[in-house]
Amino acid sequence: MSIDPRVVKEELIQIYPKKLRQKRSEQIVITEHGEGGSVPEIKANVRSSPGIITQRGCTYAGCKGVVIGPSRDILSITHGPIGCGFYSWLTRRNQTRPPSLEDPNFINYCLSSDIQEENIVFGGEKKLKEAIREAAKLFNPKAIALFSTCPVGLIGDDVHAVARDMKEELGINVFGFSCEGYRGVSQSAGHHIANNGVFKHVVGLNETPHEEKFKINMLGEYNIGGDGFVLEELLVRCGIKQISTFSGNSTYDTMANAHTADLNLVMCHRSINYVAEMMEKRFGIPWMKVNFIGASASAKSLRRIGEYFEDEGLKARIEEVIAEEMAKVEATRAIVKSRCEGKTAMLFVGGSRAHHYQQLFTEIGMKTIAAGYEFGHRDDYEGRKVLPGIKVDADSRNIEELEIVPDPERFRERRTPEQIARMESMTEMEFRDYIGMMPEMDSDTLVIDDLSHHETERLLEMYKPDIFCAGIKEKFGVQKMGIPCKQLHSYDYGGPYAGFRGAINFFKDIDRMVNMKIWSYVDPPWKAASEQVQEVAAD
Ligand code: CFM
Repeated sequence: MSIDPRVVKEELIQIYPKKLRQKRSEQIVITEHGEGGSVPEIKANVRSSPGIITQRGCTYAGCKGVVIGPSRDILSITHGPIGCGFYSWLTRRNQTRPPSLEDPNFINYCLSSDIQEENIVFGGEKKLKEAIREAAKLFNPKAIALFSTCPVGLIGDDVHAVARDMKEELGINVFGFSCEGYRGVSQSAGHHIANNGVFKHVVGLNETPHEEKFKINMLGEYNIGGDGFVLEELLVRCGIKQISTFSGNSTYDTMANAHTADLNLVMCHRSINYVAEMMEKRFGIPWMKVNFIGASASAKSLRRIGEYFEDEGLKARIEEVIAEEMAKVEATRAIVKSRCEGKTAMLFVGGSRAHHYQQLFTEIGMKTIAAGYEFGHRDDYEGRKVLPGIKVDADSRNIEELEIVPDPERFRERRTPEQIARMESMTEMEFRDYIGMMPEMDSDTLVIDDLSHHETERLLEMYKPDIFCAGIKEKFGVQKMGIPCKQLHSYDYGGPYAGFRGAINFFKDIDRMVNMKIWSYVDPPWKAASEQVQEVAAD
């Protein structure tokens, strides 16, 4: 069934009051591809309107939960009331694998300064210091990170001063983040704050040299459901050394050593592009965009790495690995495709997966009929070429922009200007570039930023997609409407989905979900409700 997306757009927003309708109409666009690959402008990274029920999280979540949290031996302490720490405890499936039982792994713990009313009135810095001393004694960590929550920002506690004092007192690295939940319009602000902090306080502190020829860092890969394990294994087979990741399965020492790599690979552009750019400015390490979600995307990304290092041996090994893996993928893909071809999907996730996962659906013949990010910026939709035109608003100005200059001793050009120019001219390289989600989508497709609950329901009613991809907050509302919901944040306890092996897992899971009839057999209770109840519900 084809519905005119323009009609759908009007339908989605007509219920809103005038001002909100105007705002949402700029955040809902219909893709079209103009000359030179231009796509329509979308309004993104702006405040959610009160009451619309956004999918978004907060700045603290983006800093502590997303970027720093997956690192297993940085001890994270939430400075705030216990709820902020407790409800952000183990909510993201970032896995880690310490080499032995003796190696530290703090991911399972939830540490908080547990401030009380008394601390809100008289200040919480003293209590935070006590918490740090206690935690240091118990866990003996190399580094401690302190995360500010909304109330400590409001009362003006200075986590940075506390960090400086404790660093001196304990003789270990202690650093703080002003990542109060309200600091930005979403978790995206928290990514930026975390990137700044990790760059200021960690990167460059470990000079361990490496003999390997092809050294990379994997940025924006958080090892959700074991994705990072699959990718590291893949890189090792190709003969590529992963110095550090930011930050799935990472340690403090590997991050501190990241400046010894010769290339940064950027998986999730939204959450980590700042580190990529700062590392290039200070140390001379170029970056390129990769996408290991999808088998053909993985092959393309590996070939990009081979192209960068310009090494025939490496390129040959990469081709061998691709051929071997593709053969395995094809077997499953062919079967799944025959069962899924023509089915439809909607993806509303975070700041990069709504783009990356379209690839996996395409590979099994499924069509993405609507997609959007929770907190992506315009560059994530339209590509980095729009960056110079993005106005910095008050909410973004809130976040510190670090001034980065080349390191006098350690800056080293990894590639000659000629090599750089060659790669920049190859569009398929996405060298220092990200082309964004919209250019890769079909024309006449709905793209919606910061989807609201009302819009979700209307979309489902109008299109009845075969699968809806979102998160835990959306999942049960969607399923009650008779449509399977795949969680693309946590993978619903499944995964890994990255690389070739991950693609096979994904195909099987999606096949099972879209071909399972269970949802159509179950009538939601309200369908059977009496007229009277329905009337009340409609009021
Ligand atoms: Fe990047 Fe992520 Fe995402 Fe993200 Fe996230 Fe996540 Fe995500 Mo959930 S870093 S933007 S803040 S790819 S936690 S691993 S799944 S919203 S699309």
